Amino acid sequence: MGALMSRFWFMLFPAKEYKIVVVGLDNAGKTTTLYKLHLGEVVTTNPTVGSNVEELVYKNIRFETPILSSTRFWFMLFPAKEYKIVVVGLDNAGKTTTLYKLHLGEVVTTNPTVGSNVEELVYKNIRFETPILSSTRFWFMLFPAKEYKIVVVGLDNAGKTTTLYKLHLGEVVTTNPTVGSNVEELVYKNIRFETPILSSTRFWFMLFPAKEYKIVVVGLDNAGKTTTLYKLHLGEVVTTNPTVGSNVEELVYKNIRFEVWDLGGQERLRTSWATYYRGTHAVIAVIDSSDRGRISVMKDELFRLLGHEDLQHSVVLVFANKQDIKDAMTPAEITDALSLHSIKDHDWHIQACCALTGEGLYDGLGWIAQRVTGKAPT
Ligand SMILES: Nc1nc2c(ncn2[C@@H]2O[C@H](COP(=O)(O)OP(=O)(O)OP(=O)(O)O)[C@@H](O)[C@H]2O)c(=O)[nH]1
Ligand SMILES: [Mg+2]
Repeated sequence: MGALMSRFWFMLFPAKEYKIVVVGLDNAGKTTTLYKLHLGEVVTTNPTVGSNVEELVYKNIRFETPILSSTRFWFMLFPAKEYKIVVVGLDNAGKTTTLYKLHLGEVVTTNPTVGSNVEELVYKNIRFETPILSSTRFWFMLFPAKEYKIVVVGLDNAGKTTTLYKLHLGEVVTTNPTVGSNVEELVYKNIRFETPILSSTRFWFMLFPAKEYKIVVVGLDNAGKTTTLYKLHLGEVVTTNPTVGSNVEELVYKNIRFEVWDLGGQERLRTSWATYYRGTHAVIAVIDSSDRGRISVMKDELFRLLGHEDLQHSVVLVFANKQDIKDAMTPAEITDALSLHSIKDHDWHIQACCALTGEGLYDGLGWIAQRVTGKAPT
């Protein structure tokens, strides 16, 4: 009986389902074992990057059998406890270096953190989610709120900060436009109020329930992924270093909240991209349009990720970045070079952009917003 046939049988007859996880050092024979059981045949295998999963039926019992690569992501399958650790400290204290030494075992070159990084660490089978925060303004988000929370919002220049400090200090303070937020505790008639005051734009969404979608940003090193993320997040061009691991930020666009993961694109880091895929609604592939030499490498990476089961339902946006550079490939050239027209099982779109000026970035994000919400653009 062929494998195909067995696959259909258990769709008709509910059988018990059990999950088996296959682990072992590299080259132990995990994939070969799985496929011998599954197909009855010896298949030619390549080192597994990520995982394979097949369903086996034996004595009318259905087994789901994921097989894992030999490296460090096994813990994702085992229910390990998850704890959150927040890393705080003054600027230059060594927070990011500490995180990545624990995460990768390596000293990475760091830039001052703008926003946050988050990584998962596993230690003694305990999973830690470890966001690392920039040295100042987001800490309050971590501490339990005081008795009552008041949020002060308003357009820029409305007098929000002046109001807060008049209440807090009884004095008029000289203010600058708020970038981020201020928070003070007010006590009035013995009631304690926690009163964060927000800058006029981008942090409001943190307070209002908005839908959340996950985006992963991939691309070769130097494509402009981190630049793109922070241009969208802060409206500014930040000085970047090659990303080791990932950056994550929340963006809000048309009242839709996006959790955006920017992944390191260096060759040795690409094998870990897949560990970020679960729950992803949209993939952004950032292309350095001036890098003709490596466009075929990017094509291979793109088709590899399109085949990943965790991305089956994800839409794909290709950013043809660095359009400001003379002789950059046009979106049409990139479409051909990446064989985008051969993508049949994913909704895809290509957008010309320049992460330095921001041109095109919101058009791309708008496309994603429309596709993931199923709504026509407004
Ligand atoms: N001319 C030009 N340069 C850009 C553009 N976008 C990014 N860059 C530059 O490209 C370089 C790499 O940008 P990053 O954002 O760090 O690249 P990345 O894709 O995050 O790279 P990895 O983190 O190593 O994967 C930086 O010097 C950016 O300033 C653009 O649209 N035009
Ligand atoms: Mg980067």
